[in-house]
Amino acid sequence: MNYERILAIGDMHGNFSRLLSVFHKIHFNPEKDLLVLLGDYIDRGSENMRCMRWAMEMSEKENVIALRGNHEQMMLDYYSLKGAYREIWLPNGGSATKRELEAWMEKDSHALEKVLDFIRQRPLYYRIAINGSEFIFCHAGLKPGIPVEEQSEETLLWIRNECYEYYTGTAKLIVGHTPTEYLLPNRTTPIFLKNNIILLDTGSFFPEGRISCVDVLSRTVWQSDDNIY
Ligand SMILES: [Mn+2]
Repeated sequence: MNYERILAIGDMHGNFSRLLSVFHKIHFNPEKDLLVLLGDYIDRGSENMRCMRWAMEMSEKENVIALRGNHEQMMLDYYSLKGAYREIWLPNGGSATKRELEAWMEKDSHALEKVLDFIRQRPLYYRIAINGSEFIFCHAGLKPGIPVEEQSEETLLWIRNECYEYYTGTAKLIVGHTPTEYLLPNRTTPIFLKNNIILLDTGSFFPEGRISCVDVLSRTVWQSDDNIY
């Protein structure tokens, strides 16, 4: 399919008002656009389950891809009682998400199951070639020199600087995971690196942070504004 726009939205982390702000700005048209959500719907915000449930609903729609982030992985590990990161979910923002989930579970006894199924079904990356250009979307990044289908789950969800510094792929790589202001002080807009990487986590949980969306075909950027919703 020839999409008019290929949109990606970065880390949300439970900031539903910022999510709505940017989402309304892009006027997503599922008949013409593709929308990729880069993961990290939950943790560190005040409306974590609202963002998660929004992603769950969106993932049912045509032309929406909702990827898994490391925070969803930590949550899955926590409830599955296995995996390397099960013990660090609660101190990394999971406590608030857990309380919100428990409130939902009081009204819906299948809530936990629905959330865990949703997380399990999330792909770790999405690749598309269009008009001779290749795009790879994933939450964190890729280990340089290794094909995407051979990347480990650990890498796709957690890698940072090794990817940003040494990636030399021809595919354009669109990632969240590291707030841009960790790389450049006070930076709250996406960063387009020279080596084909777009960094889209603009710190949604910081006081001055934003949630950002980019159309990878035109490189147009939309960002949330505060105090609208
Ligand atoms: Mn994140």
